[in-house]
Amino acid sequence: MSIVKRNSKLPATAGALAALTAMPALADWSRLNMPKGVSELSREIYDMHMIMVWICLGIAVVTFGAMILAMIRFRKSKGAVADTKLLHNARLEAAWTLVPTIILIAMAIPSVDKLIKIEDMSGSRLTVKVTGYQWYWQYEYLGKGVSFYSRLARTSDLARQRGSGIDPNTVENYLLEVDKPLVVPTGTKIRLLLTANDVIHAWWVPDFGMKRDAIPGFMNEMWISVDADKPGTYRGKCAELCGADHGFMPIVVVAMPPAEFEAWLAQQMATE
Ligand SMILES: [Cu+2]
Repeated sequence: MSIVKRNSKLPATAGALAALTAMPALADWSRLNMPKGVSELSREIYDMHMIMVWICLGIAVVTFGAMILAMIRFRKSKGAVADTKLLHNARLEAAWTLVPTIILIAMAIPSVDKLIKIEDMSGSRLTVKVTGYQWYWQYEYLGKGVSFYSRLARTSDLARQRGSGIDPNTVENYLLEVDKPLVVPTGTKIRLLLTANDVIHAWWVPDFGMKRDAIPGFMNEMWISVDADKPGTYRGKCAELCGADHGFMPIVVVAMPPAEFEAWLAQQMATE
């Protein structure tokens, strides 16, 4: 029995050791955190997330510290006797009700402020309807007559096939590349209308700090805005388990300066 037990523990120990030794190999620790993103809103969300993390860490250190200290210093083997007076201390009980309440209210105020900002669609200059399908996206530039589908890039699609013989590590942006990306102008508030044609999907690009469900029969809204000085390619994926190929419907957004975007849009309108 003891041999079986010892053996069964071995792989777990080895695994934990391997994980520990592999940890310093993580090139960039900040990758474990959410990204700061490329918009004012995403940075505000990031900053608030960090404040919350530090508050939670502070609370954890204080409460676990007090608990561990109490368990070690006042253990029974050292002859500790329970203080019956402290079992019902009205002041202490009031304090540990009041203090967390104050902390929660202090956390709620900036949260609500951000939530209102997230829901505020006013001032958007472009509306794109985003429709989720099993398993690709459709983008419609409302009022512009431009509409197209965005599917997993052929390179990724080939490599993912069983027995393809292609090493995914050799495929650039494996499963994070599409045939036709969503193109948006930088420095512009863009309203996205999200829906789906079959099951629930979710449109998520971490660099925009935003994720929202695309639900059949519903029209959800969100807005994105890429900093004027941060044109580039931003990647995301469907974030709602939507079936067998859920992992194969990435999102790619190309943000370009407004003048370039207008030229791109004109070209699209001409070819439609
Ligand atoms: Cu999906």
